[in-house]
Amino acid sequence: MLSVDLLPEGTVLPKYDRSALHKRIVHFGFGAFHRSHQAVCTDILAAEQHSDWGYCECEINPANTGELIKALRQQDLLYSVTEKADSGLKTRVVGVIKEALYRHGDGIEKIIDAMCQPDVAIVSATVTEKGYCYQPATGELNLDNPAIKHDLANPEQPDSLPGIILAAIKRRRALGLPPFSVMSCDNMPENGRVTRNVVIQLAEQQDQALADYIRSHITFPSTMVDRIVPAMTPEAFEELSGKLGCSDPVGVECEPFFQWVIEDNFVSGRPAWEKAGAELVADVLPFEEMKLRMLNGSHSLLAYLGYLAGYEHISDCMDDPYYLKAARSLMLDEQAPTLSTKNVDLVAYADSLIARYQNRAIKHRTYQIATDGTQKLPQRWLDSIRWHLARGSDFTLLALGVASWMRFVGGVDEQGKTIVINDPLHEQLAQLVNSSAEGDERVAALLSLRAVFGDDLPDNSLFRERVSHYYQKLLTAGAKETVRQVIG
Ligand code: NAI
Ligand code: CS2
Repeated sequence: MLSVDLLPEGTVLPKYDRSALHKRIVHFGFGAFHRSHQAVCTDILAAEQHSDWGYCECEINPANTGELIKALRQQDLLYSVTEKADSGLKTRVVGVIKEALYRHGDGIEKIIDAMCQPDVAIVSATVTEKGYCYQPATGELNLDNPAIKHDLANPEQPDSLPGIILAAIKRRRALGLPPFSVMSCDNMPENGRVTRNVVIQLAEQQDQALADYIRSHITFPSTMVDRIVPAMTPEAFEELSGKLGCSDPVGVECEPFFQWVIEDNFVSGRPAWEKAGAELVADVLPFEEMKLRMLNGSHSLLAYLGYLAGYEHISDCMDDPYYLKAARSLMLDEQAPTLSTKNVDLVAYADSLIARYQNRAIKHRTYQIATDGTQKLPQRWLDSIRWHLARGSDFTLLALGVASWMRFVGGVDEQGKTIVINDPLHEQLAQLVNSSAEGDERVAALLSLRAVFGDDLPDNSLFRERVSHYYQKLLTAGAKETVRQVIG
């Protein structure tokens, strides 16, 4: 258990008056990222600007047993964040959490009740892309999602993020309470628009007046979020305990880099996050696009090609000069031209991303980034591919990326070992893989996933041909040699 008295000298502790904080933000998804990003920014505000914005953390994921929340409660709602660079460590204890709830222990009703407290001004989320129950190719609500089907039948006992938000909005409205804003901090393009779509489209299925109320009273600010935060492993926890002088089961490690760009569109106020390193802007889209395509796009390329080559971490990929060159070339030759970003030095941005990937103190597993590919491909690669197809320009690395994802979801690595596929569409993927012969037939089968590839790409002959070409190359030459040939 975290024990502040044992922590090394230099650790930043919450010395402010925690009892003065109010639960004005309800957050969904007490994952590694939120703990080291938004919560840290809000903690800096409390420590340095006397802000009184505190959190009620909620775990609504049915698959989450609440272990972290239980551990957090045992240590006075405190946890540590350790920034790691090759040059050393910096630890901070975050104190802005006032309450923590999880569905299996406290129940959804208590969570909705927490959202219906008069003080609540913001509901935020880091629930991964799949938590929004949307169609990755279109950003629309997926009415076939089992949690959404459940919520349509049981609107008062909702299961999904959109359903829970909707139930709270409905109740607040009935109680005459002021509205809150809903802020997604997940890696989706126009994450505010996606969140708004899924909540309003769910409302439209039940109550048109409620949908209209949401349109006119609730805002869904978009955000661009950036900080590399690998999932903690048993080895990472052991090493962290050694450094902290005590164990912290809620502790997390991250890189020093932090970026948060927020659309300044809140209906009931917000913390002055700009005083703690965030940027408040009118339009987040150019920032989101740049980050999703250049950072996340190259991350996914390294993840699939790196995993297939036996590189466990992103920093291992950076030790292979061909992989490093492939990542940089994807960023600058195939992603940068597609961006609407203005006044940003994209070469300097690409170089800064490579430098971050080279941070060996951060053990970011290629396998972790390779998860949930069906939810990530559209915004990271496919929109850029459409851009190139429309202009007849080169998209070699993007096509290689799609082929490497297909090779990965085939479920067997280059040594013949099973790859466990972690993806909300894993059953569909397995069915497509198992019912197709290896080679062009497999490519055609996977391209038929219109929820991912849309209605256009599966029928585009150039796209199909390029992906099939690189898929075949990966099968015959393997990932390392293919990258060498493409880049060399
Ligand atoms: P994590 O695995 O530590 O946490 C994921 C959280 O989402 C957990 O609280 C989990 O219970 C919840 N969740 C998963 N499926 C859900 C569902 N269907 N409904 C409701 N809740 C659900 O992952 P981490 O690292 O916190 O990342 C979460 C998201 O944050 C990412 O998917 C990404 O969108 C965003 N992000 C992550 C970064 C990172 O480096 N880890 C950096 C930038 C953004
Ligand atoms: C990664 C991101 O897991 C992934 O898919 O690409 O979580 C990445 O680490 C962050 O977006 C960096 O901000």
